Amino acid sequence: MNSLAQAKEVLASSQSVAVLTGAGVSAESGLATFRAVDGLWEGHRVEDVATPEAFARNPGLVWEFYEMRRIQAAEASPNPAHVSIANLQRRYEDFTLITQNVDGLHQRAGSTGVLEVHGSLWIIECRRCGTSREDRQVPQPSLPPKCSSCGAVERPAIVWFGEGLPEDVYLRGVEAVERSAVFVVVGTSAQVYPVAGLIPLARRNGSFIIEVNPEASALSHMAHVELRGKAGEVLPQLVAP
Ligand code: BV8
Ligand code: ZN
Repeated sequence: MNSLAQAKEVLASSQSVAVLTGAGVSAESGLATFRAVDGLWEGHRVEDVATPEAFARNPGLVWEFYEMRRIQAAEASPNPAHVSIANLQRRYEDFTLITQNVDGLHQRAGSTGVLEVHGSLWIIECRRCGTSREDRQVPQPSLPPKCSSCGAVERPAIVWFGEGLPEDVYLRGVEAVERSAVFVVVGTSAQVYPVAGLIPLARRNGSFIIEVNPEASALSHMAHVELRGKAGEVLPQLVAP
């Protein structure tokens, strides 16, 4: 039996499914992947645009970087991979989508209850008074806004390198993986922790791991089935009845 047929059979006979997505699931929507390895992102180094130190040092640069990504995300559309995952969710009582992406395309494709473990481009927060607000206005002013409650400089509600993940969101992801019969890992290089650690966790818990990626990832050896291809092409086949 070929890998796709095997993956379909396991999905058909499972009650609980967890899905983890990374930048690759939005690649066919035209959004740049991150390339965790060399840490270059749209020409910027991670240290200059995706760490709290960078924001403290140069809030305007970081704000502009995220503004560019908001504009790109607003102009992008969900692709067949996002749609397939939303369709898959409807078949299971117990289905959890965990995404490392901050673009919001899963929700626009119809996914609900999405665990955004690295935050969202569409939420602005104040770390001083703990308020956060959804803000879909594009473009934003060129400098980070001031909190209307306490006057502190606000920031994107994004988890930067060196920052902790939103505890409750991440723990719900861990619990979903622990009870999953199948764990589908789509479009991630599996290099950023702690989220990449969900894959060995799934392995230890006996989940059947399906990886969808045109290339091998750092943890492909943990997958039971590797579907080598683009998410926008493979997932519709995987999810087709
Ligand atoms: C933490 C939000 C501690 C930002 C992101 C040294 C110094 C400092 C930290 C560390 C260090 N060493 C290790 C660390 C920990 C660090 C880490 O893991 N670094 C890596 C690089 C080694 N992790 C952290 O810093 C985390 N926090 O550890 O804090 C702590 C703990 C408790 C309390 C306080 C502090 C926080 C990590 C989160 C960082 N934020 N995102 C933003 O988006 O702007 S990470 C960001 O990069 C993404 O969210 C994602 O997680 C990651 C990118 O990975 P991928 O999504 O996999 O994307 P990538 O481009 O790498 O791969 C794309 C894949 O798609 C490829 O495999 C490709 O083949 C595939 N693909 C391409 N096309 C397609 C496709 N697949 C399918 N279809 C296609 N068409
Ligand atoms: Zn405030």
